[in-house]
Amino acid sequence: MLNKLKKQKKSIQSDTHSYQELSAENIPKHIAIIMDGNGRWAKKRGLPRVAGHREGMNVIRKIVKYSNRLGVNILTLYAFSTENWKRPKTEVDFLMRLPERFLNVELPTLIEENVVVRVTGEKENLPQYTKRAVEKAIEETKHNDGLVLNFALNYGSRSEIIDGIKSVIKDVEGGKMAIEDLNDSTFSRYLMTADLDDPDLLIRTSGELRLSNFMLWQLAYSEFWFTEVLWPDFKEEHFEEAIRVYQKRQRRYGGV
Ligand code: V07
Repeated sequence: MLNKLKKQKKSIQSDTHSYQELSAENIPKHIAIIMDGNGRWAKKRGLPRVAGHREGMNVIRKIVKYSNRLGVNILTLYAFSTENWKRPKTEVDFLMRLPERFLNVELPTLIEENVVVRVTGEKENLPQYTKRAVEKAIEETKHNDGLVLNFALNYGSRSEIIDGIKSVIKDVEGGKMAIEDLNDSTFSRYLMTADLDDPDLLIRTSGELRLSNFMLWQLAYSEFWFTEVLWPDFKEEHFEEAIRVYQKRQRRYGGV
């Protein structure tokens, strides 16, 4: 009990500390995260990969709270890529249960905290129970107007772009769009993120330095921040460091 209290106090203190130190201006409006290293975290401990995924889910709660307090508008989390279906069936089955598990616990808090839950990706091919959990969360948070918590779920950027191109062609053939009107900003309307501003900051954990088919179009002008830290070990202080680096880079551009 005492231990728990101590822990609580420490986290409140460090939260306050973080909040004051970060410049309140120039908080990235949209932060996207590739939450990598869950399997490796588990392996290092001799645990099954799914134990890493479960631990990774708990990190999300903290980062959502922190983002909300900082006044971030959109937090996009890469939860499952279209390539992830190639993993062993037992792992895929476990992963597909996570939205439900996460929301069973977190949805009341998310509602209370004025969070809007969204999903970017192909919802059609998800298992019924995953779809149901996700749709319930979207429905029950759609009137909120705080942080947008956007899960990239069954998402792949190249197929998103190709689908966008197909829709453009249809609209051109159907006379709804003139080909001369196709440009950066009109094409963005054909992507799944049509109503979201592009990410200002991309974070990828676990030391991998690539995009892995994540928001290729949307990340064209974003700042990238990479860390060796595995996602289950990711803490508010790492998040804060990423934002601090972002703010420094912004200032440097402002100076010249
Ligand atoms: C997943 C936990 C986090 C680490 C990275 C992979 C494993 C939360 C969700 C989720 C998705 C949609 C939603 C609510 C929650 C989730 C998957 C994997 C597939 F509406 N974590 N998490 N979905 N991991």
